[in-house]
Amino acid sequence: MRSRSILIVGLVLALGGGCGDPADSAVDGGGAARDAASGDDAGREVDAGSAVSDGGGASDAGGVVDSGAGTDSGIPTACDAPLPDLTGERISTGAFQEPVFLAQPPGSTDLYVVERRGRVLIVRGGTTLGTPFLDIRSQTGGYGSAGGDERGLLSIAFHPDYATNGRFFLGLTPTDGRTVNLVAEGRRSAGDSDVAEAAITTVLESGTDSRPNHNGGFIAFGPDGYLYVGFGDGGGANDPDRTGQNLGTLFAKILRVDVDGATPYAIPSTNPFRGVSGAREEIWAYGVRNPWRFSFDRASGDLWIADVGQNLWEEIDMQPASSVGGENYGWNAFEGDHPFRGGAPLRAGSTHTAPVYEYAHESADTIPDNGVSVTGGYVYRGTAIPSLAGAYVFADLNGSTAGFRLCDGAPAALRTFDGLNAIPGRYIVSFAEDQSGQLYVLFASGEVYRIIAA
Ligand SMILES: [Ca+2]
Ligand SMILES: [Ca+2]
Repeated sequence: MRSRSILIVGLVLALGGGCGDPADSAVDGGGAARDAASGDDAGREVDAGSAVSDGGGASDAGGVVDSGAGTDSGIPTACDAPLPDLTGERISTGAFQEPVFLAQPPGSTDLYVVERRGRVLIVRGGTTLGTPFLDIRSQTGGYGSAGGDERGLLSIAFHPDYATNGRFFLGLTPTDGRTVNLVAEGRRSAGDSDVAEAAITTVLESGTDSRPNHNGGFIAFGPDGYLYVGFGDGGGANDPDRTGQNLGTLFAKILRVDVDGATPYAIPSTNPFRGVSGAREEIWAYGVRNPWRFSFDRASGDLWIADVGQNLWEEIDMQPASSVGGENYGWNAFEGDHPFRGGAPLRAGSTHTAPVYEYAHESADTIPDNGVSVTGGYVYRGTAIPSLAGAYVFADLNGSTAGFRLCDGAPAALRTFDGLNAIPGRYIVSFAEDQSGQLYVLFASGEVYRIIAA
């Protein structure tokens, strides 16, 4: 209990968004629960990337589920058919310290659990192996300090050809003096496939990041084989550096790079701002505040982004697989689908891509309820829970879960999952998906569960 209390204090600080950041001073103090209950927005930022946090999505239609529901299982499901209640089972008898993500390498049956302090642990058959796959605790965390907040090791993505090339990628903040958000590459050791080589190398830097929050830090390979990277707006409250609508910076963007085409990476020839004067060519989409988790629907290829809001609205964006990139998700001209007071104008010539779903902060009448910071999840394509097929499962950091299918562009079958809400963990920091489409939910207080039918 002692360590759990400490963790929660740390998280609360992170939720406040401040952590020593003057720009956010109005925010802290609170404690997630208190913030959530206060109903007072004044400058308070409940953010989370921290323990982490966010995600987003956009819209469209039909395709996702209409055709897809039930496809994998072979059991036909109407798009708006009710979703089942869900619960979870622990993945390991071992304990984790601030787990923030897990992944399963292609071809493996093991789960690799990422701890924010800088370790990756292998879970095999319900047991956590004693030797970490990776331990970079001395290289990640706060900028030059041992602080936690929203920094640290935030994600891992295995190369699609990991089984043969041993390459994997990390999203993190380093402790070597660079105040940046970083994508680094690591490699499985030649002698022992359960251990990585100690050294990691820099792939991509955000540029100078003067604030500890909104680091994004999530990375994932798309169905096109390119590596997608989410960076937040740099931090502070209200996008003080106006990065959201500025294509000259990597902050507040979803990036897309080719880690096979060059070292450290090449720009895909079809990136939307390639050759555009004044724009960073890595940009795939822009106007995100702190994309705390994005995911690709393994059946359709659609990209789902959860984007953490400022004080009023949490949002889910869905970018259809047919997208050619370049979407403007609006920040800080918009928060959710609402003009953001004091925000920058939308980038000239662009239009706002609205979320497919949004929910207000701190309301008992929303799903999820009493929201403070969205945690993006996955479209379920596993086979174990046929009635969940095609549903996007996500949560609010506060522990309230939700799911819906997108039917002709509109959310349907929306519900919360009482069985998941009852799991005795604190702060849902992430979801994850294994190679079979099975979903997992991770709590900052240390619990990692496989999601199963209630
Ligand atoms: Ca930052
Ligand atoms: Ca938005």
